[in-house]
Amino acid sequence: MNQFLSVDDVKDPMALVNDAISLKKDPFAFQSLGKNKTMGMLFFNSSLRTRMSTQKAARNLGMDVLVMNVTQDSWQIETQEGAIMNSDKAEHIMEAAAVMGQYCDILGVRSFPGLKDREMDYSEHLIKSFVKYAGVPVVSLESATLHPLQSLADLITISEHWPKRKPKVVLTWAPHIKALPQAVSNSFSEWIQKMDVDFTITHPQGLELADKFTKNATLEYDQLKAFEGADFIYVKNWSSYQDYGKVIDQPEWIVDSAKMALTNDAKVMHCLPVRRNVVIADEVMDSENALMIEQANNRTYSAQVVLKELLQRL
Ligand code: AN0
Ligand code: CP
Repeated sequence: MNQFLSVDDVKDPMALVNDAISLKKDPFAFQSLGKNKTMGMLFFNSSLRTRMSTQKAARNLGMDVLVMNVTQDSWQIETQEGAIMNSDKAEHIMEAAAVMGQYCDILGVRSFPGLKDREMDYSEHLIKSFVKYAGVPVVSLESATLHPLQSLADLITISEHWPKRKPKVVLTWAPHIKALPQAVSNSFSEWIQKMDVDFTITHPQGLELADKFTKNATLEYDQLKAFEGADFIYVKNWSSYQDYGKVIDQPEWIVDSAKMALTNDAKVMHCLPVRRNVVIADEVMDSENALMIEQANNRTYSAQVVLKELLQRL
């Protein structure tokens, strides 16, 4: 692995999951691996889990960490090649990325999509520019279309709760008041298909995700039917991919205990942050079957196993 932008950068995703579970048992086993190495983390957007868990992971490996909130603390960055820079953007990514590559051995980047120009967002221009100009391995901390560190943590969590039979995993769309990226859902869809599960996606018509991520998943427009017999319910809102960035108002898609009663006593998952009683009802958030805090804990080990792999190849 020489970068971590998607599942395609990982030769054996299940081996990575198992390695993360071993690290979780002995998190300081590789404390000298990152000695005198620096992890840089750039945030173009808000974050709680990614920011804290990735710093913790880097420190568990003995690394130094530099964190930058690009939109507040740094110069505004121009990303278009050939731009005439006579507006508010003071620095080009060609210099900014190359400079950060001088200070850091690994660079993590969080940058959400604008949700206005689908072609631009799905080209992953920003994170690819960091790859091009930084000259050091780049880790996605959630890019315009993918959130692989989250999905790896989700697979770790599902592995830890693996039932006796091949599980039915359901990704369900749920309501939200704002236009959210498709990244978590795209990523979950591609990672979960590396596991031996039956995978169903349910959402209202018009909220289809891009085919290249959903591939062989079963699509079921009837949420109640999709929930029948499920072992894991993964809840996430996303804005429309077809009518790009549009917010769809379907409050009845909230995940509540009546819907959970249709499942095979399913565990319920969400990447967080979650809006209670809009996306998921309190009764489900507070139930014994809720795995959200475990997922958040596993973000440390997903980041740590990725940084470990990258450090071993520096
Ligand atoms: C973001 C998203 O949906 O991609 C981050 C999730 C990890 N969520 C929000 O902006 C609420
Ligand atoms: N799940 C997740 O990535 O959370 P943050 O946006 O808080 O980092």
